[in-house]
Amino acid sequence: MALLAGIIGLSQSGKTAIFEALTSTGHDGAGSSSKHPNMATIHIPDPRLDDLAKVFKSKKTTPATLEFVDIPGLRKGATADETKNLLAQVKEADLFVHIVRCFENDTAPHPEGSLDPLRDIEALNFELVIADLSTVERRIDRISKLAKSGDEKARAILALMEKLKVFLEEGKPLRLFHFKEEELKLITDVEFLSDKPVIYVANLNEDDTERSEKLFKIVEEKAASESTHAMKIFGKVEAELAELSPQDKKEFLASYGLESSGLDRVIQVAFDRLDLMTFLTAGEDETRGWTIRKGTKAPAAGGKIHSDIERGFIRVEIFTYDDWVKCGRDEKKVKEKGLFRVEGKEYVIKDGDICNFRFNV
Ligand SMILES: Nc1nc2c(ncn2[C@@H]2O[C@H](COP(=O)(O)OP(=O)(O)OP(=O)(O)O)[C@@H](O)[C@H]2O)c(=O)[nH]1
Ligand SMILES: [Mg+2]
Repeated sequence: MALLAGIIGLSQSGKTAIFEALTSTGHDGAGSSSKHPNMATIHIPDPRLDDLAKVFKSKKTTPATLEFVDIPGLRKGATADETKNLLAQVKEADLFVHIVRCFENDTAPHPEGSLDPLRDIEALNFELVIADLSTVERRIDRISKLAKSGDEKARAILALMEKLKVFLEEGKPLRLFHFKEEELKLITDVEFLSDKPVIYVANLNEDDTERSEKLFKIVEEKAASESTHAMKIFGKVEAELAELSPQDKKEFLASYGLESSGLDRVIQVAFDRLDLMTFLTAGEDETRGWTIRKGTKAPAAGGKIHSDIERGFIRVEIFTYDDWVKCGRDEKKVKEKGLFRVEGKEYVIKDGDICNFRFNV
């Protein structure tokens, strides 16, 4: 199952511009799908891959990926059908990248006529909260009778829903609700929106620095109050960067003393927030990054490559990228120094492990 980051935000906050910058060829050859023009598979920037590929003389380099979807902003005065359709798209996302408009643009003015990041963030959060409130109310209606008849589980669900209702009525998104372990088990079949993790991205004008700083601070404080990330990007610059070849982009960034673009960092943080990490395989045919959830054991990680590996898993031979670099990028030296390991089926794969799976089917 591919994980999906949903780009959300109010209308005219620059979501589509950012999505296009993400999917342009300058972004290390990411691809958008023609079937779903607002969806794309984005490559996770990873300098380790090129490094490995050069030494292993790989014919091909394939980075780890993450799916992104550009969701239209909710317009004022949208019809009930439009809203429903939008929320259905929002539901598919595993994480939100919430774009907050902090740029002036006279030809495309802010729909509310002024820049106010906090108002905008809260307006969008409010939509998610309202949607969840109606989910909770529907669930309460459905389960009340059963709960009254004395059914234990129904009573526990009802009690939880009543608690969530109060929480939502205070305007708070469910991602701030501290679910207990046993409560989580009660809602596995309920699809909420406001419980998904979010990162806030302030989309700033590149010139107006003092004003930009002020606007960003507002976004940063809001994010801090929810214990999540606030990041800044300069949408216009990202769009221009996206037009450049990877090499030119690198040089352009270096001339500003930067290693990666704002958008690259957004991808990285989204990746982290989804609890994902990358393990590596290196060889003459291909050097590749593989996306797995943190905590994945060796057989399941191998299963990402091929189901046969998971089924017939014997062991995995591992050395880490960092050790390899420390040993002068020489696999032989890694072995001589005893940094080459053989691990079994209980081993939890770590970020940067270079893996060679042994299996038998
Ligand atoms: N100055 C400036 N203009 C921008 C920036 N990002 C987007 N715009 C402009 O703002 C307008 C809206 O941008 P979009 O990317 O279409 O906004 P959106 O959030 O996708 O809008 P909806 O899909 O309607 O919700 C366009 O005219 C863009 O050219 C930016 O960073 N700086
Ligand atoms: Mg758009």
